[in-house]
Amino acid sequence: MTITKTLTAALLASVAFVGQAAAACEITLRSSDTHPDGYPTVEAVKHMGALLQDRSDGRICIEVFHSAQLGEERDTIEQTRFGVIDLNRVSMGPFNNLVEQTKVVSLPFIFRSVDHMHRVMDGPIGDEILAAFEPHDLIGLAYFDGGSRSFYNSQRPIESFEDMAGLKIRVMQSDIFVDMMTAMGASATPLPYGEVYSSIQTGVIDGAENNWPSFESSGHYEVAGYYTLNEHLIVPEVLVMSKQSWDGLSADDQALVRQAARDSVPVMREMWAAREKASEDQVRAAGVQIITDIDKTPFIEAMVPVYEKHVTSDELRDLVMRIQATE
Ligand code: BDP
Repeated sequence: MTITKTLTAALLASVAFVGQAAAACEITLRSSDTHPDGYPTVEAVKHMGALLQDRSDGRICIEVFHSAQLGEERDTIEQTRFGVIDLNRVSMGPFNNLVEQTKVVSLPFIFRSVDHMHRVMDGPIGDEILAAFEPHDLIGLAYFDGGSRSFYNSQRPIESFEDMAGLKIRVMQSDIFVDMMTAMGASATPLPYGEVYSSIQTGVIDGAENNWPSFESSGHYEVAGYYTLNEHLIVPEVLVMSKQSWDGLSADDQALVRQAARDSVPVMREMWAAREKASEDQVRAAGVQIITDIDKTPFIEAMVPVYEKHVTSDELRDLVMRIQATE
C-alpha cells in the first residue's frame, strides 16, 4: 500500500514535471540530423539544447529529430532555408552547389590532417565560410567533425589507385565528388545517404565512402566488407539555422543560440574521438578487411583537374591558398 502510494506520487510528480518543462519552453527549435540517436552530432545538438534551456531560464528548447526523420539532407536544407526546419546539422558536401565557399573545404586532400582542418575552421577562414551562408537564407552557427572519409565496397580490396577502375561508388550529392570519383577512375553515383545500404545490397552500386562512425552506424559494413583507409576527404560538418527562425529571435536570444552552438563543439569533439574508436572496434570485430597500406600519391595527383574545374574565382583561389598556408 505504502509502496503503491509512493509510486503513484512519484508518477504524478514526474508527469507534472514533464508538463511543466514542456509548458516553460516558449520557443522550441526543431533540429534535423540524418544520423541515429546517440551519434556524436545528434548528442552535440542535444547538449546545445540543454545549455540553451538553462541559460534562457527554460524559455528556449531544441528538439532533435535524428535518423533523417525530417528527410534526406538535400531536402532538409531546402526546408531550413524556408523556415520549416529551424536547425540542421549537415556535412558541407550537400551545400557545395548552393554556397560556393563550402566547395573549398570539400576538396579532396585540401586538409593535411584533422588537426589542420581544426586550425583552419577555428580561425578567420572558418568564420568567413560561416558568414557565406547568410545570403542563402541560412545562418552558419558552428562546425562539427566528420573525421576523414575512405572507400568501402562489396567487391574486392582496393590496394592501389588502379583498383578503383570500374567500381561504382556512391558519393554525396555534390559535383565535386562526382568529378573526384571520375578522376580516380571509378564511376560516381550521387545518392541520398539513406539509399546507400540497399543500393549496395542489391548491387546497384559497389560501395561508398565515409568515416568510421558513419560506416558503422549506417550498417554499411554489413554489406561492404572491404575498407581502404586512403582518407581522400576531410569534410567539416556544419550546424546551420534558418534565417527566418533566426530573424524571429531577439538579439539577446540570437547571442544565446550562437554561444550555445559554439560551446557544444568541444563536447562534440570529445564524443567524436570516442565514437571513432568504438566504431572501428565494432567494424574490425565484424570481420571487415581493412587495407591500411595504400600509396596516396596517385590519388592526390589525380585531383589537379578537379581543383582546376571547381576553384574558379579569385575568392576561392585565395581561400585555397590560405588554407594550404595554414600551419
Ligand atoms: C556523414 C555525414 C552526413 C552525410 C553522410 C553522407 O555526417 O552529414 O549525410 O556522411 O555520406 O559522414 O551522406
